[in-house]
Amino acid sequence: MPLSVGEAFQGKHGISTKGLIASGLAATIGLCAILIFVIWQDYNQEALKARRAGANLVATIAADIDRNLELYGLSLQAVVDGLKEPDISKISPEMRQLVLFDRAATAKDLGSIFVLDNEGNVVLDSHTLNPAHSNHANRDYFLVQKYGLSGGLYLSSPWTTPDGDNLIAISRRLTNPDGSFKGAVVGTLRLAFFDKLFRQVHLGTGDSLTLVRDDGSIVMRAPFSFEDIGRNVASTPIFQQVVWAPAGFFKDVSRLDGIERLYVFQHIGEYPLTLNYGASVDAIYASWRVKAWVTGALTLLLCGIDATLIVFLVRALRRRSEAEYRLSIAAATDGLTQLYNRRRLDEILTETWREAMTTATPSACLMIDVDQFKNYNDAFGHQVGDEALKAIACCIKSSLPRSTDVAARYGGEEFAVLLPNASGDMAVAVGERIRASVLALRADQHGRIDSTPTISVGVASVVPRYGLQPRDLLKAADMALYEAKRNGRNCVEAARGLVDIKDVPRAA
Ligand code: GH3
Ligand code: MG
Ligand code: MG
Repeated sequence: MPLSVGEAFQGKHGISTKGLIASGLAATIGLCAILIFVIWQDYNQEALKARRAGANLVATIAADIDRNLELYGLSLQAVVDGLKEPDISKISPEMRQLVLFDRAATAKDLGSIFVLDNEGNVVLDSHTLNPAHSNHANRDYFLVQKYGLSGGLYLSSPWTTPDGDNLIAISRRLTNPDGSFKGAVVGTLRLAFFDKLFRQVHLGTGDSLTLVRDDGSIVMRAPFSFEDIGRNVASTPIFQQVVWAPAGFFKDVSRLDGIERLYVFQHIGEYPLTLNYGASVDAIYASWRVKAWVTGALTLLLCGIDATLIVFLVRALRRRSEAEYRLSIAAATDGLTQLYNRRRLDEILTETWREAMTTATPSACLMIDVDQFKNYNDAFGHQVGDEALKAIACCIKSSLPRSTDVAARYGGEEFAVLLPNASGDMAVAVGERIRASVLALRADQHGRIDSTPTISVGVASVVPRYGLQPRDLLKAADMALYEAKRNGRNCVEAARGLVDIKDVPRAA
């Protein structure tokens, strides 16, 4: 039985079409995977670049602050050392000023250096020979030195003067020869110093730079906001991360302005200060985001084009394959009866014969001829004759018991049936069934004068063996058909020597 176009197409071309779709899909997925990998690499590169730039910036500014504080600390040390000189009290106040306070103490943004006695009273001031009476006994820079808590140089918390100046102070302890507390040398430093330093850095949108004491109080912050100075951020997660390590980086959202940043921080020398630079995550990935969007959009476009091409290609392949299949069916089919044609019958017979040869099973053939068809045509015309041939073809086809049985139009008003693996008896039975089916058709036509004519059937069956040809089987069936015609038509005749046709005259 011929397969439907769809079935045959599926069987013959299904795999290659699926293969085409699968390879197209694999190529698309591969392309996407490569691009995702490249975009992800780019993302990491941006983070690395930002981290490196932040670390360099922090290191440079921290070194600057460290150096300035160290110089200022040395100025204080000079005062401490000078006060130890036995003759210092004997020289004139003007001379003492020059000896104790070097020029560094008059540098811009540095406040006064003053000397406190053991009760916190100002006894010497770098800016004046007659210091105003003031007491610093309750200030942290005095108390720390009084109780010996600093271990040397102390850097105070920031505070604001009544004049609106923001200051911090560094102090050193003065001791008597017996080691008891003699007072403290204190130098003040305007926070404007840090502000100027920070303003030299061109921060990007959303970036921040913060100088914070180890107790959590903010010394300076850029972008500058007056309220931030002195604010204690000790409880914030960001401070908790910077206070414990000498340097590092992390990502977090600021409590001060709600911006997510990549923070890079570093402690400043031996001072209780940390410089923390925050680069806005939005800004870090801004150019990467544009690149990722463009690349992603182009990839999607390419994938779309790819998919469209695959769809077109698959459709074209399908159409071509269907056309080829229809052509092959047409080449193997008889146009009038839709049975196989003789060419196809010959091919199938050769295949069946070869198969039967290997399995040593019998193959049977039926030759069928319409009786007195010339007269029928003459009586009712060729169109009616064609209809009769179609009806007989239907009877033949529907009488075949197995899907492996094959019916073909042999030529003119003759048909052939091939029954693989069928004995002579079975073939005769099939022949009888076909003949009866044609007769039944006539009965259904209720005695119409153009009722379908009868048929005669010749049957042969043989187990193929060396020396026999497929055409010998056809010939034997044809001989039996002649016998049926001689016996009066409308009957089935079996070839002599049904199973062994050695007596059949050999085909030329
Ligand atoms: P017999 O019983 O001995 O076979 O007699 P017959 O008339 O059938 O045999 P004959 O060979 O003399 O005639 C065969 C006829 O079949 C002749 C031809 O016009 C007719 N025929 C062959 N092919 C077709 C066809 O495709 N359509 C029609 N309508 N007739 C056809
Ligand atoms: Mg004939
Ligand atoms: Mg005939």
